Amino acid sequence: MKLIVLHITLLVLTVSGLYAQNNQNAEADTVTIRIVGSMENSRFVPAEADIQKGDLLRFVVEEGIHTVTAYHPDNRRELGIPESAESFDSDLLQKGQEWFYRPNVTGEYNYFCRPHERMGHKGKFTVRSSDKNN
Ligand SMILES: [Cu+2]
Repeated sequence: MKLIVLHITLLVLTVSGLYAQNNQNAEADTVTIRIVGSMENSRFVPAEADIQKGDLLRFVVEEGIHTVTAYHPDNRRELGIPESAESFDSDLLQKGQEWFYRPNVTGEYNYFCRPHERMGHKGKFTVRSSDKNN
């Protein structure tokens, strides 16, 4: 009898745990930024995005070879993201590849593509605090 009670308790704990997890996921969005073009035609679409803290950014390469690289001393550039934010660099991404980044600090993030930075292949996203998490 004690075993059955224990099993039921574990089952309830498991189910409520899954429920809480699903609720959390429902609040965060995945925001897609497309990477298109080649050479001087390369661009992030949209080039500027507004997202909420907790959202997941998904970069998808549709054409060419590109990177998603933060303006940060780690990448030998002046700081262009919030001071306490983690630097990022996707490395080379090819057509069909995806790369994900979840910022956990609010503020403005400037980034660029290594192969096409001089051709103007740059982007920016702004992370705002979501009311839900405040
Ligand atoms: Cu590029």
